[in-house]
Amino acid sequence: MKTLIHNIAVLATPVGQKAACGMSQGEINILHDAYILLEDDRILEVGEGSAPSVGPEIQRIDACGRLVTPGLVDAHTHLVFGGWREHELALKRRGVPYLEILAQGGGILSTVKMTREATEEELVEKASKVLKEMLALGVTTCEAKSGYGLDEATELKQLRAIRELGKRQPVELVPTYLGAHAVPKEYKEDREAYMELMEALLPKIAEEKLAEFCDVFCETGVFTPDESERILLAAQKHGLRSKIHSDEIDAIGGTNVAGKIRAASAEHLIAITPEGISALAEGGTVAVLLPATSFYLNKPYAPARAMIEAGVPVALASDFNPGSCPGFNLQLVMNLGCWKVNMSPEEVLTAVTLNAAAACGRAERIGSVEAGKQADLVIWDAPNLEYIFYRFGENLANTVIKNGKIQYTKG
Ligand code: IZC
Ligand code: ZN
Repeated sequence: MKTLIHNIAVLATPVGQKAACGMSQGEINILHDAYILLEDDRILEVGEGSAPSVGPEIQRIDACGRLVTPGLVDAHTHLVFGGWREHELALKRRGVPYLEILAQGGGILSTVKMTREATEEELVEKASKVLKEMLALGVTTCEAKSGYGLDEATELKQLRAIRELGKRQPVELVPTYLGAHAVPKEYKEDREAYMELMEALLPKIAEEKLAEFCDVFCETGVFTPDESERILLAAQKHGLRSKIHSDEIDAIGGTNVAGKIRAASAEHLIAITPEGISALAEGGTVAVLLPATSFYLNKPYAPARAMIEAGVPVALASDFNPGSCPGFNLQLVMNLGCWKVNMSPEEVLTAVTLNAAAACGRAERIGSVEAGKQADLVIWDAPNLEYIFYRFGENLANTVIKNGKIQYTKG
């Protein structure tokens, strides 16, 4: 079936099938008075000026003089977890560091306890509500990590919950195995045994196709660069591409590992060094920055300008999780990208669409509005691109189209 979206005041989109880096991150396509012709779930044609005359059998969507962009891609979330951690609020407000809360058995480990106690169905229902709201905010694809099980049964339960969520609702999910999120209490005295447990799980995850990526939290007191490299290389042998949480708090070398093993992405990068930036540029690794976490932990923002100047493609994501970022509003992340990370609106748009798609291994299929790509689109309550960065705090998505179908509309 064909669908014509007409009366688009401004169509703003990055172009291409791979991550945009350097100057090209900000060189997006802006079409005025535009239209988009869809065939089923694909984009058939994009143009400026008068729309092709189509017969009455074609569905028409009137964009009513609004802005249209690609659907947003949230490239970093810890979507599936049991409970919340509001009891940490007072500690955080007193300035108790995130890693100290973890070292005392709280933080990630308290979410592990609650996730182990939850059933798969409870996890699915809880995350479904989040995905419904994410979709309404314009998110059409979302990466989702395990990492709150840290044992075989619960890691598999989380990954199966992600698979089930992918079937039950329209947001496409990108599953990531994050067994290396923390060393669980029962292995505190025997890290090697936990490393071996993770390695033993990889063939099972690969066999059931439960994850596309493997991720590691490489940080002081969590996993070392050597341990990170070991688990990521083992996962590569099973067909899982690499991601890494690095330089969130301390630069201990995880970003160098990312470049060396040609990871798809390195995430956080608040404390990145010039050496780390070179490693990412050489590895063709996407830098996924998480400014809402900087906001929530009262930390500095990652040096995006230095990365863009060095030719590293930059993506922005929410980092939604119950500890360091209990919010998933990617529109707020876009505002922070503009105001705190010092990226232009055009660079931010690329960061939450094409470059985020590249971090999720999907830049050939999604992330831009071009003939041949999947029809994932947002029609905004905005007349131009500047407007969505100028306003903040309210949902400015008007209509969200996933795979050629309207899945959310404000009406
Ligand atoms: O639950 O605290 N940073 N992992 C690494 C997190 C934050 C999630 C959490
Ligand atoms: Zn994370």
